[in-house]
Amino acid sequence: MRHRSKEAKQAPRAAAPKVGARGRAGARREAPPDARPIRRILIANRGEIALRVLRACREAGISPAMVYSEADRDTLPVRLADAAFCVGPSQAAASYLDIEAILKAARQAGADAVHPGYGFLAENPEFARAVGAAGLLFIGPPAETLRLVGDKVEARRLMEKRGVPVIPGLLDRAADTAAIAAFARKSGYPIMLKAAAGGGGKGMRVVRSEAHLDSAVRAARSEARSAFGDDGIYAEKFMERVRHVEIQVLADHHGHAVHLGERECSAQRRHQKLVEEAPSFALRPAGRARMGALALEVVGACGYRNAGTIEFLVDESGRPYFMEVNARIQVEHPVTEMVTGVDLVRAQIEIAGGRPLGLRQEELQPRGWAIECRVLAEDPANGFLPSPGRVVVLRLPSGPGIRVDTALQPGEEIPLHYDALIAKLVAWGRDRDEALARLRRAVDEFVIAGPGVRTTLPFHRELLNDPDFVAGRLDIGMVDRLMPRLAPAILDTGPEAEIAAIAAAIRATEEIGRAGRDEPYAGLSPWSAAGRRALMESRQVRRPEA
Ligand code: MV4
Repeated sequence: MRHRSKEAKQAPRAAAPKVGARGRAGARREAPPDARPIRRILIANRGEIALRVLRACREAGISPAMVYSEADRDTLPVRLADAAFCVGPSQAAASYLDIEAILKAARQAGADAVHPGYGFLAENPEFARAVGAAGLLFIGPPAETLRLVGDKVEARRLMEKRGVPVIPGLLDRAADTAAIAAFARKSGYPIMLKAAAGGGGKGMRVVRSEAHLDSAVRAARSEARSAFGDDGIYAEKFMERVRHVEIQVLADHHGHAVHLGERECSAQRRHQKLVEEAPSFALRPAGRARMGALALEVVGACGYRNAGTIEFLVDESGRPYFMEVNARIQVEHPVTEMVTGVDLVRAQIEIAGGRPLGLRQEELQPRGWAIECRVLAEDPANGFLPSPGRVVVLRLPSGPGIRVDTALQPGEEIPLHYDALIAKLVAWGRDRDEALARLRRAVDEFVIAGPGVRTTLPFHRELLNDPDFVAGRLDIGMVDRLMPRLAPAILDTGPEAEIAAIAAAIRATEEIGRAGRDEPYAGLSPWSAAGRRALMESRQVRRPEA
C-alpha cells in the first residue's frame, strides 16, 4: 500500500510553535484571512532541497514531514523528518508528481502547509490550488500568479504594458509563419522561436534565415504541443553574447516587497546552470538599483507573493531585458543568502504564514561575494553523460567561508530517476578573489567516488582557473566555447581517475566470491581476477573518447 507512515513519531510537538519570531513585531496591516500558525510542514520534494527546507523548519520550531518515493526511502531528509510518507514508486510521475498522493500524505501528516521545493510540482497552478482547496497553505505564490507567469506571452505583454523592457519581438502568439516572417524582416535575423507555455530554455529554437523559417516554425509548434500540450509559439530577436542575470525578490501579503540583488548565471550548458555567483561583475550599483526596481515592477504587475526570481538577459552595453519569472525557491538561492545574510527559505515560510516582511530595502546591500558550483552526477569528460552509481567514498569540504548543501550519504545509490544535482558547493569571501580561492581549495578537498560515479567536480576545477572566468568575462556561450579546451585537462588532472580506480578495486574485491566463476578471469585466483577487473575498469574510465 502507498502512503505508509514511516514511523510512529508523528505527534506534533507539545507547544504550538508560531511561525518564525524574526520579523519585526507589529504588522503593517492585517494578516491575510487564512493566516494561522504553522505547526507542521509537508515537504513535497527530495534530495538537497528537501533537507534545506527541513533545516529551515527545525530552526523555526516547525515540525517537518516528508514524502518519499520507494527509491528515496533510506535518505537523510526522510530519516531526519518527524514523519514520512511513501507516495509511490521511483518514477516521479507516479510519486513526487502525483498531486492526490501528496495531498493524502499532507492529511495523514496533519500538516498545515506544503513546501514544494523546486522542480516537480513547485510551479504547478493546479497543485497550488489543490493545496489551498484542501485547507492547507501553499508555500509559494498564489495559483493565479503561477498561471499568469507560466504563460510567457501573457507575461511579456503585461511587462511591456508596465514599461519593463522586454526583448524585441511579437507580443502575441504567432498566428502563422507569415506573421513571424514579417517581424523577422523588420528586426533582422537571427530570431528565436519560443513556446508560449515553455520556459527554462525548453522549446526554444534559433532561426538564422528566412529559408529556414517555415520548417523551424512547424518543428517548434509540434515540439511545443508534445512538450506542453500547447502549440502556441512566439518570436523574438535572438540576442547573442548576453549574460543571464536574475533578481531575487521577496513579497509578503501586506503589500511589502524587496529585492535581494542579482545572481549571475551565465556559466551554463544546455540550460543547465553550472556555476552561479552574487553579485554580478556586469552590474554597478546604479545598474543593480535599476534592475531591482524593474524586478519589483514585475512583482507588482503579477501580484507576486513569497520568494521569486525575475530573469533578465543583459546585453554588452549593460541593458537588461525581462525574460521570465521563476515562481519558486531556486537551486542557486544560497549565493544570495551568503551575500545578504537572509534565510530565504525561512522567509518563504514566514510569508506564507502571513507575517509581514521585516526587511527594509536599504539594509539589503550585498556584502562580499559568493560563488556556487553545482555538483552533478554527470561525466564532464563524456558530454556530461549521466553517471549514477553507488557512492562509496564521500569527503565533504568545509572550513572558512564554505557551505555544502547535499543530502548525499556515503553508501547511497544515486538514482537515475531524478535530477543529477547531488551537491551544491558554495564559497563566500570578502571579494571575488577570496571567494574563488576558497572555492578552488574546497573543490580540491571534495571527494565523491564509487564505481561508475562521475561528477562535475573536475570541470569545476578547470573552470575556476580559466582566465575568462577568473576575469569575470562571462556570457551564456562561454562554457560551450570552453569545453573543447577543458576536456583534455578534465581527464588528465585531479584525483578522479585515481579514485575511480580505487573504487573499482573496492567493487572488485567485494566480488571476489564470484570471481572464480566469472568470465573471462575464470582461470585466475580470485584476487588476481579482482585486480584484473579493477585494472580494466580504471582503463575504461581514464580513456577519453576517440
Ligand atoms: C533568449 C536568449 C537570446 N535571445 N531569448 C534561456 C532560458 C529562457 N528563460 C530564455 N532563454 C534565453 N532566451 C532571446 N530572444 C537566450 C536565452 C538563454 C540561453 C540561450 C541559449 C543557450 C543558453 C542560454 C542561457 C541563458 C539564456
